[in-house]
Amino acid sequence: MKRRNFIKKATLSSLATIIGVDIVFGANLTEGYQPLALQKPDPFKLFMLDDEMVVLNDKPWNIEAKAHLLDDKITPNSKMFIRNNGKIPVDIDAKNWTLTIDGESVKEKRTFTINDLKTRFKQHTYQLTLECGGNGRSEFNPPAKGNQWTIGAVSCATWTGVRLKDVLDFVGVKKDAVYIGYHAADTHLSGDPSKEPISRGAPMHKAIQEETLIAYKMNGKKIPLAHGFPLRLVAGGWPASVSGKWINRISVRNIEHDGTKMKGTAYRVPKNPVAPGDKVKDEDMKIIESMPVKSLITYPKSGAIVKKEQAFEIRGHAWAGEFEVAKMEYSIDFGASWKACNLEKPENRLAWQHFSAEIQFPKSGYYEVWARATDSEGISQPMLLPGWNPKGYLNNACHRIAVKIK
Ligand SMILES: Nc1nc2c(c(=O)[nH]1)N[C@H]1C(S)=C(S)[C@@H](COP(=O)(O)O)O[C@H]1N2
Ligand SMILES: [Mo]
Repeated sequence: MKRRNFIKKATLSSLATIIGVDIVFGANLTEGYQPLALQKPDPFKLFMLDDEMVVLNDKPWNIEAKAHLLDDKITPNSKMFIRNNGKIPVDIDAKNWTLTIDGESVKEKRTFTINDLKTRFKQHTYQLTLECGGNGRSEFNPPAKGNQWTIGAVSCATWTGVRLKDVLDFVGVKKDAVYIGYHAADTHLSGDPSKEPISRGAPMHKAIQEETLIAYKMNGKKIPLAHGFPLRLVAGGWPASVSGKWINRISVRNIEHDGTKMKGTAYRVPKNPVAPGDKVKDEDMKIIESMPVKSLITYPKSGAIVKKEQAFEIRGHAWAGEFEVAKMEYSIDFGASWKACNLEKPENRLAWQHFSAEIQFPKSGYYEVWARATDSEGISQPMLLPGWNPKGYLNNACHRIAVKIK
């Protein structure tokens, strides 16, 4: 019988680097042995997350924030939800990464390196709100399959890159273009290389908006791996599934893009209200576009206990897809009456807006603070769950926190 080989010194030292400390009896390990510490990667270390983030799924990774973690005006990496449909690409070589623009409706297919993009086109920076279409899914009944997001699948980071519009202008788009679709380097959970985990897109009017970026930076630094390093499409205000991560190809289509997760119940909702649990015919479904008006109280944390004589401030963010938030109100009497919050203007279009209010409570006891945003079209958040739909999308019900006044 062949004697098994012991581990190589170099392998051992690289293992030790990943684990963070020396493997004391490492010389006894045989070649190919995977230390337990590496078999189940710790997502908090792997993605550098705040330790209060909530892991909903590890295959693929889906991780959400809690409301109070989203208190920052600009969401840092450590508190940003992660939503993956497949496996995160490995061994990314950013230097040789390319983005190809192709499809029926380009005049000529072209390929750019990241450096080409940076040197040929003007750079732009925007704060952009990205909310998963399924944020709030956990409340629907009958329940919908998929990650049971509560409220934390939303972020607003600063994204830097070039405008997709400038790139498309340079390449040349034919008159019959109706949609763009992205393709990316993540791989299908099944391991089948012919399957894409997701390949979504947007109609031309969204693709050529000023704020629609091909981004290479998030919050001023290179994009974290989980969020699309080295290149990401960012289309704020629409379901975040439109914002393709790890993109290497954008196709300009003469039809509505027909990539993975564009059809059936994926990111689609009934055109008209349906009863909970109803089967909905395919032709009665429509693609989710601009996300509905919504808000989140990020301070204090639900469950706060405050002395009556203490000043009580709430704060949070509100957003409304393509629209601006025009009004922000709070209620401490379960929605019987509403008072105005201070509401800031967005930093730019498609960025969330900050609100705050000083609240006076009439006497000690248990209260709930409810927050309600109204968009520039006059549409408000529903107090409770909005229309049921097969996949549990678009729950924009008012956020509520519990408070005890002592
Ligand atoms: N290539 C690729 N892009 C993707 C996804 C994915 O699985 N693969 N998930 C999409 C979905 S459904 C959402 S909600 C957002 C999540 O972005 P984040 O993980 O950076 O927060 O990325 C989108 N872009
Ligand atoms: Mo999503």
